Amino acid sequence: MKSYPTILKPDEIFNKAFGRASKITVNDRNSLRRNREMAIRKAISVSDIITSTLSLYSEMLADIEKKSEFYREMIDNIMGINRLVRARHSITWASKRCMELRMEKIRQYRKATDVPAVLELQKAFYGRISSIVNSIAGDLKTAAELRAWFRKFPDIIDEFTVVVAGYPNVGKSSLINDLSSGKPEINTYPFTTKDIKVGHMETAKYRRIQIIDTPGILDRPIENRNSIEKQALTAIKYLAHHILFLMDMSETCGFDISSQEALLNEIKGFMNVPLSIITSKSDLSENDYPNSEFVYSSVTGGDRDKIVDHLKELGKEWFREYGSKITYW
Ligand SMILES: Nc1nc2c(ncn2[C@@H]2O[C@H](COP(=O)(O)OP(=O)(O)OP(=O)(O)O)[C@@H](O)[C@H]2O)c(=O)[nH]1
Ligand SMILES: [Mg+2]
Repeated sequence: MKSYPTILKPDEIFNKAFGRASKITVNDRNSLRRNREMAIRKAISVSDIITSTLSLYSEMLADIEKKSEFYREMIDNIMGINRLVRARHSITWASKRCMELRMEKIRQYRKATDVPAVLELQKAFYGRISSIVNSIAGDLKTAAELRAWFRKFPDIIDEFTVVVAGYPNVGKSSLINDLSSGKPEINTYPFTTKDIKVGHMETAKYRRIQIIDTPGILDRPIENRNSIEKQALTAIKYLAHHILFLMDMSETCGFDISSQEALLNEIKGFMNVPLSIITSKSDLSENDYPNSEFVYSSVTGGDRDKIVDHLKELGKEWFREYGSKITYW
C-alpha cells in the first residue's frame, strides 16, 4: 500500500513551524526595520511550513477519496465517508486561510510605525494561526486514523480470490489457517476476526490463490449490523470470485442452523459468483448440511484435499480467462 505522511497533531505542527521560525535573525541597526523584517520573515516561514504540511494531508485525503469503490465502502463502514470528505475540506480550508492571513499580516507589518506595534501584530498573527490549526484538530485525527488503517490493511491483489464467509465462530479462520499462508487469530468466542485478513495458497509457479478471511456476520437487518459485519459484507461484495460459506451443524459456534441459513440466502441473493457450502467442525456433528459440497474439520481434516483441488481447478479456469490481463505476469 502506498505510504502516506505521518499526520502531526496541532501542537506538533506548531513546534515544527515556530521552531524553524525562531532561528530567523535579521541584521539591521534600525530597530523598527529589524523587527519588522524579522516579523515578515517569520510569518513567511511559519505559514510556509503549516501550509505545506497541511497540503500534504489534503492531497492524501484526496487520493483516498479517489480510490476504488471497495475502499470507499470500507471507509464508510469504519468511520463514514462524510468524515473523510469533511476532513479534506477543513484541512484545505485551513491551509489556504494560513496563506491569506500571512498576506494580510505582512501588509499590516509594513504599515506599523513602532516596534511595540510590530510585536503586537505578530502576537495577533500567531494567535490567529494557532486557532485555525486547533480548529481542525478533529480533522487531523480523522486523517491520522485513515493513515493508520491503510498501513495496517493487507495488500489485495488482482488475482483469483476466494472469500471465506459465515456466521461468527463457525471455524472460518481455522480453515484459512489450514489452507493458506494466512495465520489469523483463532479463538473460542465470536467476532475474533475483526477485519479483513489475507492469506495465499500457492498453486503453481507464479500462480497463487488469494484467500480472504472475513469477520462473522449475523442474520439481522443492515441498520443493526456493526462496522465489523459491514466490512465482511463489503469484502464479499467487491473481492470474491468464489465464496466458501461455512455452516456449523454442531452449533457450538453458539448460533442455530436456521440463522446461518438465512445469512447464506442473503449472500446468495446479492452475489452472483459461485459459492460452495462447507459443513464445518465435522468432528463435532454427525449431520452434514444437506446442500454442502464438502465437509471439513480442523481436527480430522475431512474433505480438506478435495477443497484444495476444487479451488485449484477454479483458479486455473480463472487464470485461463483473466490471467493475461494481470499486469505483473
Ligand atoms: N472441534 C473443532 N473445533 C473447531 C473446528 N474449527 C474451529 N473450531 C474451534 O471453533 C472456535 C472458532 O474458530 P475460528 O476459526 O476462530 O472461527 P471463526 O469463524 O473464524 O470465528 P470469528 O472470527 O469469531 O467469526 C475455536 O475455538 C476453534 O478452535 C473444528 O473443525 N473442530
Ligand atoms: Mg475468524
